[in-house]
Amino acid sequence: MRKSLVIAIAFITMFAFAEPGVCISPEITVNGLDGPLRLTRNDTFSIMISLDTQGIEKEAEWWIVTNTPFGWYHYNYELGMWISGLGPTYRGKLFDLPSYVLNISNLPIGKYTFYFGVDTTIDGVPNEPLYFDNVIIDIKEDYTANFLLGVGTTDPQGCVSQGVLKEFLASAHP
Ligand SMILES: [Ca+2]
Repeated sequence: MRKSLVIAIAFITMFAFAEPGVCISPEITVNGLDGPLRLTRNDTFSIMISLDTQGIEKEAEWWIVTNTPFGWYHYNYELGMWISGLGPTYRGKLFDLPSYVLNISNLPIGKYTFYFGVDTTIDGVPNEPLYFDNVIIDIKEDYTANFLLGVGTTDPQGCVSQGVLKEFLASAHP
Protein backbone atom coordinates (compact mmCIF):
# COMPACT_ATOMS: atom_id res chain seq x y z
CA MET A 1 0.00 0.00 0.00
CA ARG A 2 2.72 2.39 1.02
CA LYS A 3 4.86 1.36 -1.95
CA SER A 4 2.02 2.09 -4.38
CA LEU A 5 1.58 5.48 -2.84
CA VAL A 6 5.29 6.27 -3.30
CA ILE A 7 5.14 5.16 -6.95
CA ALA A 8 2.01 7.23 -7.53
CA ILE A 9 3.65 10.31 -6.04
CA ALA A 10 6.75 9.68 -8.16
CA PHE A 11 4.63 9.58 -11.32
CA ILE A 12 2.72 12.71 -10.42
CA THR A 13 6.00 14.50 -9.68
CA MET A 14 7.48 13.35 -12.98
CA PHE A 15 4.56 14.71 -14.97
CA ALA A 16 4.40 17.89 -12.96
CA PHE A 17 8.02 18.71 -13.83
CA ALA A 18 8.17 17.18 -17.28
CA GLU A 19 8.62 19.67 -20.08
CA PRO A 20 6.32 19.32 -23.02
CA GLY A 21 7.96 18.37 -26.29
CA VAL A 22 7.49 21.86 -27.66
CA CYS A 23 9.70 24.90 -27.60
CA ILE A 24 9.30 28.39 -26.25
CA SER A 25 8.36 30.65 -29.16
CA PRO A 26 9.49 34.27 -29.13
CA GLU A 27 8.46 36.43 -32.07
CA ILE A 28 9.67 39.82 -33.25
CA THR A 29 8.22 41.92 -36.06
CA VAL A 30 8.80 45.39 -37.49
CA ASN A 31 5.68 47.36 -38.40
CA GLY A 32 3.83 44.06 -38.12
CA LEU A 33 6.06 42.34 -40.69
CA ASP A 34 8.70 39.64 -40.43
CA GLY A 35 10.97 41.79 -42.64
CA PRO A 36 13.46 42.53 -44.00
CA LEU A 37 12.23 46.11 -44.16
CA ARG A 38 13.83 49.09 -45.87
CA LEU A 39 13.20 52.50 -44.28
CA THR A 40 14.64 56.01 -44.37
CA ARG A 41 16.25 57.93 -41.54
CA ASN A 42 13.11 59.98 -41.01
CA ASP A 43 10.85 56.99 -40.61
CA THR A 44 9.52 55.98 -37.25
CA PHE A 45 8.94 52.29 -36.90
CA SER A 46 7.65 49.88 -34.29
CA ILE A 47 9.32 46.74 -33.08
CA MET A 48 6.80 44.38 -31.58
CA ILE A 49 7.71 41.33 -29.55
CA SER A 50 5.54 38.53 -28.26
CA LEU A 51 6.19 35.30 -26.44
CA ASP A 52 4.39 31.98 -26.34
CA THR A 53 5.86 29.98 -23.45
CA GLN A 54 4.06 26.75 -24.38
CA GLY A 55 3.32 26.42 -20.68
CA ILE A 56 6.96 26.53 -19.58
CA GLU A 57 7.34 28.69 -16.46
CA LYS A 58 11.06 28.84 -15.77
CA GLU A 59 13.10 31.79 -14.56
CA ALA A 60 14.64 33.34 -17.63
CA GLU A 61 16.74 36.09 -19.08
CA TRP A 62 14.91 38.05 -21.77
CA TRP A 63 16.95 39.58 -24.56
CA ILE A 64 15.86 42.44 -26.81
CA VAL A 65 19.10 43.28 -28.59
CA THR A 66 20.23 44.70 -31.89
CA ASN A 67 23.38 44.32 -33.94
CA THR A 68 24.01 47.74 -35.52
CA PRO A 69 26.71 49.30 -37.78
CA PHE A 70 28.23 50.64 -34.54
CA GLY A 71 28.02 47.58 -32.34
CA TRP A 72 25.56 45.72 -30.14
CA TYR A 73 22.83 47.43 -28.13
CA HIS A 74 20.31 46.00 -25.72
CA TYR A 75 17.03 47.37 -24.49
CA ASN A 76 16.88 47.78 -20.69
CA TYR A 77 13.30 47.30 -19.55
CA GLU A 78 13.73 49.00 -16.14
CA LEU A 79 15.36 52.12 -17.57
CA GLY A 80 13.19 52.07 -20.71
CA MET A 81 16.15 52.79 -22.97
CA TRP A 82 18.72 51.25 -25.30
CA ILE A 83 22.18 50.73 -23.84
CA SER A 84 25.44 50.01 -25.65
CA GLY A 85 26.68 46.41 -25.47
CA LEU A 86 24.99 43.12 -24.79
CA GLY A 87 22.94 42.68 -21.65
CA PRO A 88 19.67 41.16 -20.56
CA THR A 89 16.55 43.26 -21.09
CA TYR A 90 14.73 41.68 -18.18
CA ARG A 91 15.09 38.83 -15.71
CA GLY A 92 12.05 37.00 -14.50
CA LYS A 93 9.77 34.06 -14.93
CA LEU A 94 8.59 33.24 -18.44
CA PHE A 95 5.01 34.26 -19.18
CA ASP A 96 2.87 34.52 -22.27
CA LEU A 97 3.32 38.01 -23.65
CA PRO A 98 0.70 38.94 -26.27
CA SER A 99 2.60 42.04 -27.41
CA TYR A 100 5.14 44.62 -26.31
CA VAL A 101 5.86 47.56 -28.60
CA LEU A 102 9.01 49.66 -28.92
CA ASN A 103 8.81 52.78 -31.11
CA ILE A 104 12.12 53.73 -32.69
CA SER A 105 13.12 56.72 -34.85
CA ASN A 106 16.11 58.62 -36.22
CA LEU A 107 18.42 55.66 -36.69
CA PRO A 108 21.59 56.38 -38.66
CA ILE A 109 21.90 54.79 -42.11
CA GLY A 110 22.82 51.12 -42.04
CA LYS A 111 21.62 47.61 -41.45
CA TYR A 112 20.18 46.57 -38.12
CA THR A 113 19.26 43.11 -36.93
CA PHE A 114 16.90 43.07 -33.99
CA TYR A 115 16.60 39.93 -31.88
CA PHE A 116 14.17 38.82 -29.25
CA GLY A 117 15.24 35.75 -27.33
CA VAL A 118 15.05 34.06 -23.95
CA ASP A 119 17.35 31.65 -22.15
CA THR A 120 16.85 29.96 -18.82
CA THR A 121 20.36 30.21 -17.38
CA ILE A 122 20.48 33.27 -15.12
CA ASP A 123 24.05 34.48 -15.59
CA GLY A 124 23.90 37.74 -17.54
CA VAL A 125 24.92 36.26 -20.88
CA PRO A 126 22.93 34.49 -23.58
CA ASN A 127 23.24 30.70 -23.39
CA GLU A 128 22.16 27.74 -25.45
CA PRO A 129 19.46 26.76 -25.85
CA LEU A 130 18.53 30.30 -26.74
CA TYR A 131 14.99 30.56 -28.05
CA PHE A 132 14.84 33.51 -30.43
CA ASP A 133 13.45 35.27 -33.46
CA ASN A 134 14.99 38.13 -35.43
CA VAL A 135 14.13 40.80 -37.96
CA ILE A 136 16.34 42.88 -40.27
CA ILE A 137 15.90 46.60 -40.98
CA ASP A 138 17.86 48.51 -43.61
CA ILE A 139 17.92 52.30 -43.12
CA LYS A 140 18.60 54.22 -46.34
CA GLU A 141 19.11 57.90 -47.12
CA ASP A 142 15.88 58.13 -49.07
CA TYR A 143 13.19 56.11 -50.71
CA THR A 144 14.47 54.16 -53.67
CA ALA A 145 13.20 51.21 -55.62
CA ASN A 146 12.13 48.31 -53.45
CA PHE A 147 11.13 50.53 -50.58
CA LEU A 148 9.63 47.51 -48.94
CA LEU A 149 11.81 44.48 -49.39
CA GLY A 150 10.36 41.08 -48.97
CA VAL A 151 7.12 42.13 -47.36
CA GLY A 152 5.30 39.17 -45.99
CA THR A 153 8.24 36.80 -46.15
CA THR A 154 8.46 34.56 -43.18
CA ASP A 155 11.65 33.04 -41.97
CA PRO A 156 11.33 29.97 -39.79
CA GLN A 157 11.01 30.91 -36.20
CA GLY A 158 14.14 29.99 -34.28
CA CYS A 159 13.55 27.28 -31.79
CA VAL A 160 17.12 26.89 -30.60
CA SER A 161 20.16 28.94 -31.47
CA GLN A 162 21.60 28.32 -34.89
CA GLY A 163 22.74 30.12 -38.03
CA VAL A 164 22.67 33.87 -37.74
CA LEU A 165 22.43 33.76 -33.99
CA LYS A 166 25.91 32.30 -33.70
CA GLU A 167 27.19 35.88 -34.01
CA PHE A 168 25.06 36.80 -31.02
CA LEU A 169 26.55 34.01 -28.91
CA ALA A 170 30.07 34.57 -30.23
CA SER A 171 29.82 38.19 -29.20
CA ALA A 172 28.70 37.23 -25.70
CA HIS A 173 31.40 34.58 -25.30
CA PRO A 174 34.44 35.98 -27.13
CA1 LIG B 1 21.75 33.41 -19.62
